[in-house]
Amino acid sequence: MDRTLILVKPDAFKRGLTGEIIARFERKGLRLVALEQRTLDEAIARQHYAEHEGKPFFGELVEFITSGPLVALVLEGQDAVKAARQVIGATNPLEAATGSIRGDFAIEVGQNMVHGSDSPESAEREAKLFFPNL
Ligand code: RTP
Ligand code: MG
Repeated sequence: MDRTLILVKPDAFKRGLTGEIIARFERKGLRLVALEQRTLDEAIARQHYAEHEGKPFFGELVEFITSGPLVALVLEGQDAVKAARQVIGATNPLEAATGSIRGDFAIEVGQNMVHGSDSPESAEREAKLFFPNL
């Protein structure tokens, strides 16, 4: 069984789409093992997105992800990382398939609704950051 760390980002939370998003992962067959609503401070946001430090969009990314409440969750299942990213869709919502979360609900790359870990190693690191006792 694999695990993945998902964030329902502040744009999605604000639009009242948290339930819709979680339901899509559950329907895919992924099981919820942890869930928490919180607002990130800058330090956690920078750690979470550490791989993007130095990129031109890093400042905006940190500002956006700390801009309001979000919901963090850990999902478990076979190939959870890949399965969740399929449900989420491509990074740029204009390139994301219809039927994916980003394809259905977003337009801008900077406000693309959901984060999903990009590898089992990232998932472990990110899950520890949000749920140290898991
Ligand atoms: P995420 O980490 O949020 O799940 O997204 P991802 O794997 O699909 O994409 P990643 O390359 O990790 O980028 C992280 C987030 O940074 C923003 N971004 N903006 N302006 C740009 O060119 C650009 N590129 C990436 C996106 O909000 C993306 O989700
Ligand atoms: Mg990523």
